[in-house]
Amino acid sequence: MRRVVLLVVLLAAVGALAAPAASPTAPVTLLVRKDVKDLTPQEKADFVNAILKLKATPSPYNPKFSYYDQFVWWHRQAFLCTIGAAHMSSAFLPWHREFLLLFENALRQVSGNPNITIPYWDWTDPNSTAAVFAPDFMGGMGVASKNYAVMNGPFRKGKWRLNVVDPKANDPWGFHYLVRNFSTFVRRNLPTTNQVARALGRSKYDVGPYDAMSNPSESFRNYLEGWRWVKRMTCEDGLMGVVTRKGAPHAMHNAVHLWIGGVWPKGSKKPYSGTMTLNTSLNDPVFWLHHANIDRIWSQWEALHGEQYQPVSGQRRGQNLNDTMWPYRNVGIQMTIKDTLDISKLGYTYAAP
Ligand SMILES: [Cu+2]
Repeated sequence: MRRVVLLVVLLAAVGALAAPAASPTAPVTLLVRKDVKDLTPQEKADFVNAILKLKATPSPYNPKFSYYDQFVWWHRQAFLCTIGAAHMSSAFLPWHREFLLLFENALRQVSGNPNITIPYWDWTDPNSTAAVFAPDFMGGMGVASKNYAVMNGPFRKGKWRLNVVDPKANDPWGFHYLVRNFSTFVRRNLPTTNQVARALGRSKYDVGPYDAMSNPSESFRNYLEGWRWVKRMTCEDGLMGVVTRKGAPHAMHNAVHLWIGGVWPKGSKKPYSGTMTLNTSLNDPVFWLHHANIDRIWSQWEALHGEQYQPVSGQRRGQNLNDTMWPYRNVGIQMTIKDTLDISKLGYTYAAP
């Protein structure tokens, strides 16, 4: 935009015609985020190797962390009641859109490969699911006799260490390896194509009170994020949480986290839970593929209902349409929620299924 303004000023200065200058048609190459099942072996290897490299590179933001762990730390801190930037609220989708972009850029930076994109996991498609959890990509289910540690693939125990874990209050076990226990009682199945269709049918981006209590039959955001039957929002041990009615289902985005991570055994006072159920869920790189799919569904919704976003104003900083977001604004990224709404302006698109 600034470039166009400058051009107009320049033309005026040399006495050129007052006709508006045609906007410069810069060649726009959109990078394509593909379905995991359509990646070539080379693309899979490139993505995995870039992640491993990120894990071995110091963070440019804080030398205390690796570049990968910096993202884990940000995501964990976003759950503090004092920050509340990324979940159980309207900014859930824009915040994660920007998060994926930053991560994707970091992968390109450390790998020197400008074409790397985050592939998406279409969890409604068993072929996509099989490709995600294959030994040449994310590795598979944890091994029961090893406390459900992931023992195969590039992120297996001994090869991939979890450095930033949840606070003790949230995760009493604090394992330093990936734990996956698919399909326990907390969530037996992955969401279906019918449920995605229902999400796409919601006509409003979000409705009041713009948190986990927003009515999911009206709010696209909360239908997709997956909070159901929430009685009230809480802040315990400094972390955001919810109180639900007994037996509340876990849906959509939340359900996928819980399907992978599991919780067990049923009824235990101090249950085990897998990496993907925690606030540091992105210690499991499956997180990125899952969130690319969430972002894809949002982009499909935008194509149907327009680039609308609520709330426009009146909510806490970082949730309103023209607000910048934590922690991005602290590291010099003044992008507003509004700036995230058009993915073509952000330089990427999603491959059609
Ligand atoms: Cu998240």
